[in-house]
Amino acid sequence: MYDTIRYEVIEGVAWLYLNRPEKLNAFTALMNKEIANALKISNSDDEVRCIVITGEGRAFCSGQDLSEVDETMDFGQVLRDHYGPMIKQIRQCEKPIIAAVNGVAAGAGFSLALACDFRLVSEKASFLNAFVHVGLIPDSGNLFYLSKLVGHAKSLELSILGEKVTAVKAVEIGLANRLISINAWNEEVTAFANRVAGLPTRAIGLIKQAMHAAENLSFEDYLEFEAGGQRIASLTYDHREGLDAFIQKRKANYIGR
Ligand code: LHQ
Repeated sequence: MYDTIRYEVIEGVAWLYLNRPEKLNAFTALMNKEIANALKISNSDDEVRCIVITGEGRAFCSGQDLSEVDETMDFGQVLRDHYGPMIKQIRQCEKPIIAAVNGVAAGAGFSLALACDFRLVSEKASFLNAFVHVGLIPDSGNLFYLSKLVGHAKSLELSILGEKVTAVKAVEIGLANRLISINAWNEEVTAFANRVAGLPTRAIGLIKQAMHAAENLSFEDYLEFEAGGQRIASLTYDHREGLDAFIQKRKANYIGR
């Protein structure tokens, strides 16, 4: 059982709720650990085919709990010991991860959302690179992902000025994938998660790996990586099922293997 998050699996979707609503779901070291642990469990649980991270209450996550910060804290070590492992767990996860951003995502809470594969935003969501307001630099992989999503100039602007990005603007600049009306939030997030959970899960894991490989490899090495990935995908049940469904003109029923 967890103290700072709530975790449940419903019909192939693992729901991970950040659960410190009175602090706008600010991170503590325990919360970093519990998130990493829940992600590790969902990655190895065959029943799970999609993961949703969202916040309890009115916020997604307000970043590091500032009431726990003091002069004895070595921030570099805190990042190495707590935030880095959590963000790496997201990067290494073979299942698709959706950040369902229900409210403000600030500081490392913004970084958490950036590390996920999809960002769905409610009309009440906003993103805030708050670090500069407390004399810090964006951390937890923030600039790595932000610059890829919105480009160099916008990434610098958001980080240096620390201005809030509304949900509408976030979709406009490519920071978020979809804007969802607050009235339909639960139903539409669930429908999106169920849809993703019904896709060929192994292929999605391989797509994620190929995206990472594309960032690091030469073109020739990337083509080789891609060939290896495609070989694995071609041996899955879901590949066969997709082919059969196409030939038989019916909807495919993927099982995630
Ligand atoms: C909070 C927090 C919070 C504690 C709201 N902590 N209580 C990594 C490595 C090591 C160290 C340093 O940091 C990092 C990474 C980081 O994340 S640094 C950046 C940390 N985050 C921030 O600087 C954001 C701080 N919060 C805010 O700017 C605002 O609260 C936002 C814009 C998120 C929301 O504003 P409002 O909607 O106006 O809400 P509020 O400010 O009134 O907050 C509501 C309550 O939540 C309030 O408590 P209270 O007892 O007065 O009701 C806040 O104190 C508490 N809270 N964020 N990060």
